[in-house]
Amino acid sequence: MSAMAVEPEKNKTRLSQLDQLKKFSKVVADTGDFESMRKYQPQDATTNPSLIYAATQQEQYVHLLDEVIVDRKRSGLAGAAQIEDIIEHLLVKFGCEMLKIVPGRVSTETDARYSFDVEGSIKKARQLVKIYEERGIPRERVLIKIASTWEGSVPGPILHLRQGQTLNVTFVNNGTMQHSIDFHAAQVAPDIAYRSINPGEKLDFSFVAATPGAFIYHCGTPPVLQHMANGMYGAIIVDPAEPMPPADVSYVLVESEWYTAQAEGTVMSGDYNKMLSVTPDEVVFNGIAFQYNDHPLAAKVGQRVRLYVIDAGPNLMSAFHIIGGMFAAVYPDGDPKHALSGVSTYPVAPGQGVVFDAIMSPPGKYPIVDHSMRSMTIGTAGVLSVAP
Ligand SMILES: [Cu+2]
Repeated sequence: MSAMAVEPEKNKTRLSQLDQLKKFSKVVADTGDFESMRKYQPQDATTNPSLIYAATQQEQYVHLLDEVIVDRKRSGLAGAAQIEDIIEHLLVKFGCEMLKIVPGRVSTETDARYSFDVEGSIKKARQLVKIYEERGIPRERVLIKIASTWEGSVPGPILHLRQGQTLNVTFVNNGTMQHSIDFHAAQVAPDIAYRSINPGEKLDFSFVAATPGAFIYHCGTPPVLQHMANGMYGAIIVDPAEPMPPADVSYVLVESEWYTAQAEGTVMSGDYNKMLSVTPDEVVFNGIAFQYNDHPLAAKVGQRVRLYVIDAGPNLMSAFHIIGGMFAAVYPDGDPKHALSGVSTYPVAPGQGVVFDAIMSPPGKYPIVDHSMRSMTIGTAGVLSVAP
């Protein structure tokens, strides 16, 4: 949340609004202005390229930019690689300055162009951590912001973290209507963290992923049915601190419904009446009907196959099943403490996640389905191909 707009109360007998907020929530500064950071004393700070750009336009910070340019001229790089190198070092430079002011951590953003490139994001994150460490900042004080563009894919990108890790969220609305973001892996005040923001606005909040599991995140702006049925959801996986038996292969399947109307030509839009009457045209795994018939999920005999199944709904239950298979373990909610064994079919409710472990034998092509026959008929059927 942005704490910078909160003016502290002068009267010492009463807690200021900001101090009250600090009691219940970690206050994170989202600004390039060091002076306001000194004044309001947030726990953590966060940087992003637009804040850094704004800061470099101010006279008192120009020297930071100059220092980085002088230093990086010796990098031996040229062209785009040199510019990228300068930007990385500039982000870290500002991060180091912020760390002199805040007692906690600073988060630094990876390039938004890596949004759908997991390996690229990891490489970039390691590079930023390395630069911080070269400047004497331990990695414990650094958070990496990974760009995660919602628009352009259904479901949205998978977020994957370990139990106990902190997620600092910067939610940017580049759309044309109000939106919000609700993480089922969090425990936060929803009227603050999950509130809707207007186009062009952004919202920061932070939570600790205290509970392990397979969770959904989604837009919660009214009418939520309409926002979710248009694809505004994704999976957030929190690996348990006490690990499950290691999986040989794992897949995330987000099940959801499509309710469509023809807008014009081949352009489709959502049909709100169909959403209300629960008459989907398709029920799908990961956005596309029957896609794993054409591109089967692959495994080998005897391997532990882990399927993280999240039902995004917005309306229908899933009865998850592998035809010809038996689940060695089912972890409702994705929590190892909830483990069941010897299960053929298990329900996943809208908004819920369940982890399924299957150890397949003999080799063959095993249909993975939602055993609700209507859903299976209109899209939730795929193949797990088990090789010898
Ligand atoms: Cu929305």
